[in-house]
Amino acid sequence: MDTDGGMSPPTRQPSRLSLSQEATTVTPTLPASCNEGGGVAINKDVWFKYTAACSGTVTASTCGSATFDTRIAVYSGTICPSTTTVVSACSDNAAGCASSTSKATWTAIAGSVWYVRVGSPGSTSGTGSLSLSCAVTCTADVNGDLYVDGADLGIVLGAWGSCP
Ligand SMILES: [Ca+2]
Ligand SMILES: [Ca+2]
Repeated sequence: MDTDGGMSPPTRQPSRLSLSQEATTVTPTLPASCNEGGGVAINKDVWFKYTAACSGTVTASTCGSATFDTRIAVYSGTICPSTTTVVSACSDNAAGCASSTSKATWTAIAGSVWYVRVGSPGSTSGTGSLSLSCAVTCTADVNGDLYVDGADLGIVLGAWGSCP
């Protein structure tokens, strides 16, 4: 794998990162659940480290923004993934995305760290950009733990009164 990619994490969301396909290594392959008909290989991959900017749904997308058949895989954690690391999300050919480009979505808590791997299921390469965005899915989740419960209510009640 290419653990460098020459990239740095985005500082604002949504962010767009440039993507060039110069890497050549191809491991680890993806689990069978990621096979949309084009196999489980992810070739010429480039890795991005991403810190979730919100608690909610994160989207990593090359949809319509790459010139070749892309594939995206997402791994959780702060260390570089290995063959045993669980793939949290993957996408080969997302619906409505031209040139067999990709869009992966997953649920994250603000501040959690992810590795986003972009490559191709085949031998094609080209240029493109990866966009990363985070959407809050639950506005009542005040403390951002992906649950709406008494803890959120306590925060609201504690702030009761004129605002600000
Ligand atoms: Ca694809
Ligand atoms: Ca909550």
